[in-house]
Amino acid sequence: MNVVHKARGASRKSAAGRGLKIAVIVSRFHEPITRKLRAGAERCLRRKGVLPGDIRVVHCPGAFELPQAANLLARTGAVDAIVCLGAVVRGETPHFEFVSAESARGIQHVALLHALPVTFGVLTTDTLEQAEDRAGGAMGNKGWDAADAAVEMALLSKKIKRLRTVPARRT
Ligand code: INI
Repeated sequence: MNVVHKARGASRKSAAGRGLKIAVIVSRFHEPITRKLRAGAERCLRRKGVLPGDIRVVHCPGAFELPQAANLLARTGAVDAIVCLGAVVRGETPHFEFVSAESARGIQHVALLHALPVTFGVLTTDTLEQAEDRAGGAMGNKGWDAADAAVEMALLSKKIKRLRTVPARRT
């Protein structure tokens, strides 16, 4: 059963995301997992009303490169939000710490640098089984969650930008 997934209102269809342009960056490392994250993210975006033609999917080698790809996309000014998807599995190497920490830090950095929603759909788990659980298994789909957050943040960003255009009231 997909408990987390359902608890976040996965089944509610809405048109809120219509007109939003969303990029999805999919890391190729642990591709069988990230493919499922991508499927979850795309399902969520469609469910939120984002038009298929407004979803741009690109790929990068690993989670370490997600911030770099996000930065390039952000600089185009062509998207309202970016969803980053990846899977970092601890195994027995200290590589895990570097890759996962830099991925998270870099993604947040790009979001703040460009004042653009960039969400973190990167699994950081001890085992492949735990990653499977979070890519459409028992623990939901982190790709869905990251897409959900991207739509919410893109709408929030538009709302806040509209505040700036309202002239100050004279007293
Ligand atoms: N990249 C991942 O996305 N997940 C991993 O688990 C991983 N491990 O374990 O090494 C990983 N490494 C590759 C890294 O993201 C870069 O692509 C590589 O170092 C080249 O810069």
